[in-house]
Amino acid sequence: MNNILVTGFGPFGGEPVNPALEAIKLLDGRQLGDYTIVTKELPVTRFASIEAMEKYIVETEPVLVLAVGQAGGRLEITPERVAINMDDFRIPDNGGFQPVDEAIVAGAQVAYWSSLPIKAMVAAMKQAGIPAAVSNSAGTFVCNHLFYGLMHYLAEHGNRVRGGFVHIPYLPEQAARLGGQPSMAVETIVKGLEVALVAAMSVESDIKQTGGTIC
Ligand code: PCA
Repeated sequence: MNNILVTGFGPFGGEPVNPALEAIKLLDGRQLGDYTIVTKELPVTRFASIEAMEKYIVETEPVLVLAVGQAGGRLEITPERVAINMDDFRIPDNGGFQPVDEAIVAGAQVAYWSSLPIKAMVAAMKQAGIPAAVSNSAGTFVCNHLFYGLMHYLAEHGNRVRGGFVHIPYLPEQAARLGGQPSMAVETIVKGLEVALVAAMSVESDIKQTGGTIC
């Protein structure tokens, strides 16, 4: 099956919407060359998110997996560089879980790199006029949890499928309600994700271009 699996989380933390879910609804079924984008919603619950992801990978047999989540306060679309083996939840997830300093997979390696070309994805989005930047931390909540679980699963299955995570800003409707927060229109997010996916599909080894920060 020539599928690209794109997942998005549902609402959490008291917000009525999640931009990730709104964006993936619009991406579902789009064609990228010979490939079809298949989108699925994931629960914002620690282990259930990984279980759902694994089920959808088995079902869709994707060539590439991109998970998408909301990062309120971010200005840009941000491909994540690294997932860490650590849950430290500032708020409970949607299942009521609030682990503090717990490994996601006990005894497994400290971290996994994204296996997507994050620099090329950022460059492609910027080229298309969409604000984008590398992120060097996916946090310690459910997004990082899912990202780590995804990369661990792909590694355990021979790394034949590439995968990664992208955080996106609030939607304008959220920023209007919350006040003082940056936002991005869903159409811009969708275009950015599409452009990023094209780059991810076409670039094997990432480009050398700084995406670092001083601190
Ligand atoms: N963002 C949260 C979890 C779900 C989502 O969309 C996070 O960044 O961990």
